[in-house]
Amino acid sequence: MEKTNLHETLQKVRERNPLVHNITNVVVTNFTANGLLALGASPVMAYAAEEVADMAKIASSLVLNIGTLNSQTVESMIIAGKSANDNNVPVIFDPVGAGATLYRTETSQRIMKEVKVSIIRGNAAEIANVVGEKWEIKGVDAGETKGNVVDLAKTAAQKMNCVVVITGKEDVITDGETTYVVANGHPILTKVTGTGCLLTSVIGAFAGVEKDLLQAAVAALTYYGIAAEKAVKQTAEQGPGSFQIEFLNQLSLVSEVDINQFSSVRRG
Ligand code: ATP
Ligand code: TZP
Ligand code: MG
Ligand code: MG
Repeated sequence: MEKTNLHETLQKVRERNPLVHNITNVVVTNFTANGLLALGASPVMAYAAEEVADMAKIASSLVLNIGTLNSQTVESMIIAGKSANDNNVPVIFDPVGAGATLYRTETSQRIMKEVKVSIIRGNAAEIANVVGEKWEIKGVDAGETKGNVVDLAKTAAQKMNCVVVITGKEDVITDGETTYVVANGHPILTKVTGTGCLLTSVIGAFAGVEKDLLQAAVAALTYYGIAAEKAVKQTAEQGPGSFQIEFLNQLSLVSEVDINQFSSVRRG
């Protein structure tokens, strides 16, 4: 993928200010809203069954995240997802903790069945469990990755007929036929809660302005990883608290020059 495409997609987000409707978890709500604002998107969190169909209809994208799921929000997710589908609004799904409990696994599979999801994003164990493979997962954090992640992503994309993004040290993005690997990012991202969840919402913002979903996801992942790399340089030896704040700053500052200089994308 050309570096100019990556930057053009980021520019589109900043110019169009897409409305991203999030039904997300209580841990990451504020961080997600601030991260989307720093990017140049417009976040809204709306959960009531009475209003989610109307909100999803006017949004540029809908992000569903089961991090702190309960029966009410799951019903809202299904209603919102169907409304998004009826109105050609892309749905991005983060199956947080799928495989950790049966409820999370079954709810993820139900959402994938009842809603047409455009992009699913998770760690390797979560994606494996959604497609019925039993990979070990510790709470919401990935267990040890033993299998081939590129193969897993391709099989999952073909089975679920959507774009699959598996994140970790390297990120794999595939529609089942064309595959990209993004190497940007930094291990300190695993020391700040919600960096995976915010990433899913950032992918939602990019998918809200770019119809080519592979391009949207690759652009989102390089942008996000570069922001993290820049934040690490600015906060060397200061720890995850300073990193988290500087990361928000850098989400608003990633430039065309940064993308040309630092993006690391290859075909998988
Ligand atoms: P987990 O619960 O397993 O931490 P997550 O949902 O928080 O998963 P991550 O896989 O941590 O999501 O991905 C969030 C961001 O962190 C992505 O941009 C990813 O590239 C980055 N990342 C995760 N681990 C590493 C690593 N070891 N090195 C570099 N970047 C990483
Ligand atoms: N518990 C339930 S949701 C959540 C925690 C700690 C946040 C997970 O965020 P991420 O982005 O997957 O690290
Ligand atoms: Mg994480
Ligand atoms: Mg996660």
